[in-house]
Amino acid sequence: MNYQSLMDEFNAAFGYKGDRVYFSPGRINLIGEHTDYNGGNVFPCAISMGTYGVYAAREDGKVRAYSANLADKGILEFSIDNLDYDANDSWAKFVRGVMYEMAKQGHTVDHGFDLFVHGDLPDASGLSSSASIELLIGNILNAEFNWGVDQLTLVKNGQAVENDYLGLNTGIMDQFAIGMGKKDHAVLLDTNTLKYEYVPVELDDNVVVIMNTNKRRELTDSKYNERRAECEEALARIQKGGVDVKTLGDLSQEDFDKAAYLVNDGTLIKRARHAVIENQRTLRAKKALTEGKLDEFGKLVNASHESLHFDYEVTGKELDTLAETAWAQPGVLGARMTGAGFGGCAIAIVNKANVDDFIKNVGDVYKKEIGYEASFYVANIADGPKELKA
Ligand code: GAF
Repeated sequence: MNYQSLMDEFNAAFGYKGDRVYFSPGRINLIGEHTDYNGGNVFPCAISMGTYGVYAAREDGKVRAYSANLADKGILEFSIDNLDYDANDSWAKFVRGVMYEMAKQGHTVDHGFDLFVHGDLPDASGLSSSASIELLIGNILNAEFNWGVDQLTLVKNGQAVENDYLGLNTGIMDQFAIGMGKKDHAVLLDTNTLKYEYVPVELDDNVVVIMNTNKRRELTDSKYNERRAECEEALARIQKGGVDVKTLGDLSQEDFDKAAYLVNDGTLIKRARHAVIENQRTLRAKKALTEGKLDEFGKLVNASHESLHFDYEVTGKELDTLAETAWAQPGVLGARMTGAGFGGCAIAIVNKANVDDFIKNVGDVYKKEIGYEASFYVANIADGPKELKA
């Protein structure tokens, strides 16, 4: 997709010429999964696949929104005077939600607009199409209405849309990875303090291959909230037992081993153990990558998947088939699910020379085991949201 084709698409949808074109990426997470709502570290990067938006100002108070990905929904419409949640909004809930949450901070719009959106992120694939669109809208409105807010405000606003407006208890990783994305870098983010560090992703002759299960992520939201509640309960029991910590991310593995008996429930111990060890593993993985110890980095990536399978139980047959088949291929440093799990995508770090065979072999096994195709993309690690010029 380029500037001109997007302008043409806007014209086809609305019948006149749009003003400006913007882009917001998606994200993959290299390691540090289900740690962001447990006060732990995450290590994601923005990718070049994402969501494009064409904006045009209107003189009245209408917002009209059209998605090329959901063309069957037609043009969705609401008024700038009513930003309350409306169950009939379809995907326009993200537009209204971003405006609702920004308005709470005093950042409003004084006229309506038309918005055309077209994403090349596979839908519901765990590459964060929701956060991508939240940051797209935030950045468009920030520029068009001169709000003058910084990227971190838009990141936090995106998370507020999920937590407050839509009722999904997600952490801040996705919005942060997208809003703060930097080409060829991953960002190590401590979700306790929001301190972060850019780390070059130097993989020698290897690339990151994204493997999409193409599995519809049913029940993901309720399972996600359930995992979060389980971790909160485990933490509450540890705190009640007299251990002075604010989050599971504050615990070392050794401290956790000493405190685990306080949790006194097999399932809750498994959930908390994942959160604690994955957090430590993320720091070790960042160190290994920085020191160029790619074999070690790959093994930690594999261990992350195992922990998400056995302790956190968020992988499922499709993601396990992709990761386990990837591990058996030549030229593979590591592979794991990425994102919330239960479907969506996995990533593999693969030697460039092996990529074609890798895709064919893993694709064949997946089709045979699961009954439908997986999709594969080589990831380009990209910058955060930006305006596209003609
Ligand atoms: C989803 C959430 F949105 C993130 O906040 C994070 O918790 C992730 O699942 C799991 O690591 O993408």
